[in-house]
Amino acid sequence: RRQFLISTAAAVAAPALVMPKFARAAEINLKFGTNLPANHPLNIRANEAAERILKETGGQVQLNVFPNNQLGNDADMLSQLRAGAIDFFTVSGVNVLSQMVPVSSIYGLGFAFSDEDTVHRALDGDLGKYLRGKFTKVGLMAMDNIWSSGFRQITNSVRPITTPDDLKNLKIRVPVSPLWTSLFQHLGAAPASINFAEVYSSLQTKVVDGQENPLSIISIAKLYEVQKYCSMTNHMWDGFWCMSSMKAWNRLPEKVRPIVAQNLNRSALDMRGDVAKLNVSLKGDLQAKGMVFNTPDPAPFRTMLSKSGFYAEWRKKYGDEAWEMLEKYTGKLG
Ligand code: X2X
Repeated sequence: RRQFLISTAAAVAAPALVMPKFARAAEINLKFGTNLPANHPLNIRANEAAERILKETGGQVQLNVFPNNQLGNDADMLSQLRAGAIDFFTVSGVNVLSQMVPVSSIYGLGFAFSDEDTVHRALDGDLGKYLRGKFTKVGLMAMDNIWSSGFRQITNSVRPITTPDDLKNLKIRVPVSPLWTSLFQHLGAAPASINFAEVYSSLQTKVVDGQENPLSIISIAKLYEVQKYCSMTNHMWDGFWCMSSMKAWNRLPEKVRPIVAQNLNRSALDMRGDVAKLNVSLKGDLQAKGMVFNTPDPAPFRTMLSKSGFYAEWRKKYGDEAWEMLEKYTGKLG
C-alpha cells in the first residue's frame, strides 16, 4: 500500500519535472471572444481584467482575449459559447442573442432611453436582473454589469438623415436581429442583416448605403473611410453582456469564480467612462476626417414609430411584464 502511494505521487509529479516550462503556464486557460477591433476600450479593459485575474489567482487562471471576430462572427461565437468551446463572448442583447432569448433586445427599443445613466440604472437594476434570469433558462450566464457601447448614430454615403423621409429606401446594414430589422422597416428604410465582421466591406463595395453604430465604433472600425454622412439620431442604446455558459462557468473551481466575476464587472464599469468620453469627443475627429454631421430632431422619428404600430407590436412580443419593467425606467412608451 505504501509503495502504491509513493509511485502514484511520483507519476503525478513527473510531468512538471520533465517539462519545467509548463510549471509557469496557467492551469486554466479561458477563451474570451469579441467582435470589436483590438483597440476598442472593451478589449483594452478585458485585457486589464485578465491581468488582475492572473495575479489574484496566483497565476492559475489566464483569460485570453480574442478581439475582432478572430474566433468567428457573432453567430459562430454564440454557437461556440453554447457548446462550451469558448468561455466568454461579449454579445449585444439586441444582436444574435435575441434569436435565442427574444426579450433580450428590449433595452434597444427605438428611442426608449434618452440618457445613459437611466440605461445603466435599468440594466444594473431590475430590468437587468430580469434579463439575466432569462439567460440562465437557456444555459447561458451573463456577468452582472453590461459593457456599454452607447447610443447609436446613422451613417451613410448618400445624404444626411434629417427626417424619416430621408431614410426612405436607403439600404441600411443592421446586425442580425429581429428588433433592428423591424425598427428600420418601420422607419421606411431597407434594412439588410449583416454580421459586424462584414460591415466595412459591405459599405466599401456599396452592397449597402449605410449602417448605424456609436461614434466609438464608427471611428475604431474606420467606417469613416467608406461613409460620408453621420446623423446623430441617438435612435437606440446598446451594450454587450459579458456572457458565459453554465457549462464553462461550472468548470471553474468555486473559489476562482468570484475573482473572475468581480474583475470582469469592474472592467465593465471602467469601460463605461471610456466609451462615454469617446462618443462625445470623437465628433471633431471624424469631422476632420471628412464626415459631415447633423443632429436631427427625434420627434418625427418617434411619431412615425408610434403611428406605424412599432411599439404596440413589440409590446405584444415582449409581454406586459417585461414592458412594464422597461417603462419603469423610460416612462410611458408609444
Ligand atoms: O454589430 C454591431 O454593429 C455591433 C458591433 O455594434 C454589435 O455587436 C451590436
